[in-house]
Amino acid sequence: MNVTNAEFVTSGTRPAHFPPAELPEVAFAGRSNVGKSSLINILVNRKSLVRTSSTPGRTQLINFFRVNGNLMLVDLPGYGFAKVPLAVKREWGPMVETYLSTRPNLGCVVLIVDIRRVPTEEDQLMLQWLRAYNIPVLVVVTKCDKVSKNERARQASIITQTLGLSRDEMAFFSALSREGRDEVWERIEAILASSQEDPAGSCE
Ligand SMILES: Nc1nc2c(ncn2[C@@H]2O[C@H](COP(=O)(O)OP(=O)(O)OP(=O)(O)O)[C@@H](O)[C@H]2O)c(=O)[nH]1
Ligand SMILES: [Mg+2]
Repeated sequence: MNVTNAEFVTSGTRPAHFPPAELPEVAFAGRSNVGKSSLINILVNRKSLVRTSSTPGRTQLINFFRVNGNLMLVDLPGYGFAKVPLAVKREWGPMVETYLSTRPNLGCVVLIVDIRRVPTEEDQLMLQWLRAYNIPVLVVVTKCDKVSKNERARQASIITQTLGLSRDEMAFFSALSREGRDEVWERIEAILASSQEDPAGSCE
């Protein structure tokens, strides 16, 4: 993907705040601090279009970014961070779930996991839930710069086993080295192309 333009559109917590469902949309989900916002910045070739932070729980709203005027990237708040105030946490689940289950133009969810960690129960539940809703998923394994080649292979098999994935359902990535950037775009574009041919729900 040759990104010529990327712009922040809006933030919100519920459908009334979301932009019109006119463009194909790709949402980025995963644990807090896993690197969702960093991945989006690399995809759009911008250092800080999306705010990133070493403090988990930075992204607290659903943020919409338009790319080349014809695609929307959506940064979702992360799950699994214990220190977020309970009142905020109570809102996040329903907020993300409502977005994922009702957004008609959602074409792909990129689920991001850390190469150094065993996927958590929340990662597993998220994946099962996306599959149950028939939402096409790409799993991106990020922070690959943090491990050796050997460790990468070892962790990759733990991740595929824990999540019940085949190897071709996931892509390796690093926001530091930019490894995997082009592949992630290619995979997203392929998923969007096939979901446009065969929109979810067309067989109901
Ligand atoms: N070494 C390395 N660090 C990364 C990578 N991706 C993200 N980080 C760092 O991880 C931290 C969290 O990154 P974010 O992109 O803000 O993570 P997030 O998933 O958006 O976090 P929340 O919005 O809090 O859910 C930051 O300090 C980033 O610099 C990567 O590929 N390699
Ligand atoms: Mg973020």
